[in-house]
Amino acid sequence: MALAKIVYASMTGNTEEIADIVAEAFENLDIDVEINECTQVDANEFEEADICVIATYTYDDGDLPAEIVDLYEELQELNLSEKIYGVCGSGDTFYDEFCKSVDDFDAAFAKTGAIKGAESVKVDLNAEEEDIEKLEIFAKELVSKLEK
Ligand code: FMN
Repeated sequence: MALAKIVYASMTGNTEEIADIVAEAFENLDIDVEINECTQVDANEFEEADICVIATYTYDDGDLPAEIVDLYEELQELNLSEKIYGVCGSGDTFYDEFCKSVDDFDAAFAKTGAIKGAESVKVDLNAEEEDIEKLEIFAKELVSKLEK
């Protein structure tokens, strides 16, 4: 069975909840899921997965969360050319650089040679009904890119 690995950063819980929604969507599609907080993993663990997902919030006017910076740097050194990736996360539209960390991870994954399997999903604070639908579609698109 295919494996999806989800790594998240979350300070107040919104992004953890987003990661959980994506995990449940994968499970409903018969995909094995590993879900980890970002300080608990090394980026090279993505090498074991078929689908690689980062869920991150954005901090301090467009910055990456401090706890995910190491993983961000390690990630760009990897060759993930056979893998499918997707990025999602939470931010706050109050800030000019809404969900910039999501875009930063999109660029980092692109450097690894991985294939972007779905458009990034950016959630304003906590996931509402329509965000949950977007996250479920996100998971479905990622799975649809797997080689049958
Ligand atoms: N959200 C953004 O989209 N862009 C930002 O630049 C940004 N800067 C922030 C700076 C501070 C000091 C704080 C407290 C929040 C900031 N946010 C920003 C909002 C958080 O990303 C948002 O609250 C998010 O839901 C937190 O996710 P979490 O609950 O998973 O920790």
